[in-house]
Amino acid sequence: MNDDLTPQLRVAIVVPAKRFVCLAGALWTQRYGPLQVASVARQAGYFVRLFNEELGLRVSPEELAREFDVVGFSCKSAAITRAEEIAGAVRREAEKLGRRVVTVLGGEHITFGGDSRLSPSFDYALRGESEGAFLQLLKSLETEECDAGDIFDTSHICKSFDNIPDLSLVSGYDETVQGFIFRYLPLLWTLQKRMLPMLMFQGTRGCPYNCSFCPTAYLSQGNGYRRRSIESSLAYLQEHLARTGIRRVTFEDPNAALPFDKRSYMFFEALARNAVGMRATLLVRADICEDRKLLHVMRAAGVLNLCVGIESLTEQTLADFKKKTSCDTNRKAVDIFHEHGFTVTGLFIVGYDTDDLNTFESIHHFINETGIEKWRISPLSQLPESPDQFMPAHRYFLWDEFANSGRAVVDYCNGEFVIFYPRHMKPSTLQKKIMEFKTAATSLTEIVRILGKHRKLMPVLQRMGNSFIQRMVVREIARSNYLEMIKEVEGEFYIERDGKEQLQEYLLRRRYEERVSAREGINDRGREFRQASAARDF
Ligand code: B12
Ligand code: SF4
Repeated sequence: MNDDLTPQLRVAIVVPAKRFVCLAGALWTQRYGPLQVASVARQAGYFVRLFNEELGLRVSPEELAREFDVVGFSCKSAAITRAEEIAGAVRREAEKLGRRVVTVLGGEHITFGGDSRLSPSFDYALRGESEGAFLQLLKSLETEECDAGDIFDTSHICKSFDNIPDLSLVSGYDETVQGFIFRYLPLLWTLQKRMLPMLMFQGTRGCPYNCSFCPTAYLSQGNGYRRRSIESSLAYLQEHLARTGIRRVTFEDPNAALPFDKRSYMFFEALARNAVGMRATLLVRADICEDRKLLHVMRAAGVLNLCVGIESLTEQTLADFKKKTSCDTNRKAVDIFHEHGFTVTGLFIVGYDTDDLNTFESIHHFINETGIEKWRISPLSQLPESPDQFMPAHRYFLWDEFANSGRAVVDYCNGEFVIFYPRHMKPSTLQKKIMEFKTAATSLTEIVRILGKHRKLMPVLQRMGNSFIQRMVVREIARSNYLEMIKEVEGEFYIERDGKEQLQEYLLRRRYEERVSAREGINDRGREFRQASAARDF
């Protein structure tokens, strides 16, 4: 073991636990991004281990401080406070041992939020697709020059990602998947653990559509659509399926296939020819329904479930979101997907300015009428105090909005909690409506309805699984006293007239401008905001 940084740095990648249960929290899965970062470092010759708290493990700061020289954190926003807790403890333990351990933050939170919420817990932060940048950082630490060039000034985008990530780097993973119950009695394992094993794969990065509400093109992977090689895809899937015995695969692609796109077609045709044996879930746009030939090949390749970004059932919202689809396309897409033998997960966004309380009824009607097997409704989500996003930053909670309750807003940024001020209803009203919706749309009546619609058992089982997790999330939100907490902060920003709630937006704007000027000199993005608002005021 080295006592200081040496040419043989030992590297740990940590995926910290999120504070609250979320819909995808029911998946037992090693996400692609952190595994990719760990694997690229391993392939460059470093000793690497990946510790993933989402797999049920609790990391030990003592072990990290004793055994490793660099600890990288892969963080969604909702896990950042846990990452800070671990990073602080690692630093303290290392000091006791007279060692130096470098901490690095990567992943979604820093990629989307940048420096809007400063954290002194990490020595370095890297934004975007950072496998290459992380390697560059390791090399500069190794030579003790600490000159990593401009890797901190930019959000990274990788040209290619054709390597095959190595699951053996994940602490405890092989032991679990080789266990008797996991392998031979998978249903029993799932019932015991209340988690569904899932493999992650990545076929593409980037999205050419630039929808205004979505951070993909704008803040993370850009609008250059990049597809990995067919050879590496086949090798990845064959190796990972055989190693784990898991057949369910989620493609971690923001948009996994494009209609009438030659490379999408070639990719799924190769998978179909090679019969990898996967049962895959993909995120797609509704308008892929226009390309029936592609749908046919995707189905033959083992794609079973399509998660479709329907977003809204009004033309105005679709136009504001620059979604470039219509309500008609959304409606007909579900029928075409069903005709081709796919199950459908409908993704809806609620709380935007064009929404009112009737929005929920329309979504409920759509779910029943189309018979979609699974659904998810999420409040419009972006990060607080980060300008250059779809909604102006003043419409979002401040990072310290809950200071009086001693809670951190960032813990609630998991796509389940309302963290902004809707125009036509209070945040607490929207949160309550989402909870009521999730309860009503998961009742026994709904299960009977879907049986009537499909007259098959599988859609019923899928809906039951989806309903179970939705109810788990509702219970989590209720337990967290979130409604009470937001009621304390929202009142002053709304007036109530004729039983309707209306946002007083100027109050929020004023509050945010004061906030930004207090940050003068600290935050460049704050300066940009001030310049923009000064230009507007004159
Ligand atoms: C596909 C997708 C999913 C899939 C796949 C799983 C996944 N990746 O989370 C599913 C549907 C399962 C999913 C679930 C969820 N998701 Co999601 N998802 C996406 C989506 C559309 C693409 C993600 C992607 O392409 N990843 C590709 C890989 C390559 O990127 P990556 O994992 O970020 O890894 C790279 C970098 O981050 C970095 N990196 C990663 N780790 C590390 C570590 C170190 C040390 C370093 C240096 C770098 C580094 O390098 C990696 C390699 O290039 C994004 C939107 C987007 N465009 O990013 C939302 C997004 C990431 N999801 C989000 C959320 C909230 C969720 C859920 C919590 C939703 C919920 N309530 O259930 C869950 C959580 C799941 C989980 N276990 O964490 C948010 C995150 C917001 C935030 N600020 O934290 C996003 C941004 C969407 C949004 N606008 O709200 N998601
Ligand atoms: S919402 Fe979907 S189609 Fe639109 S930019 Fe994001 S990933 Fe692409």
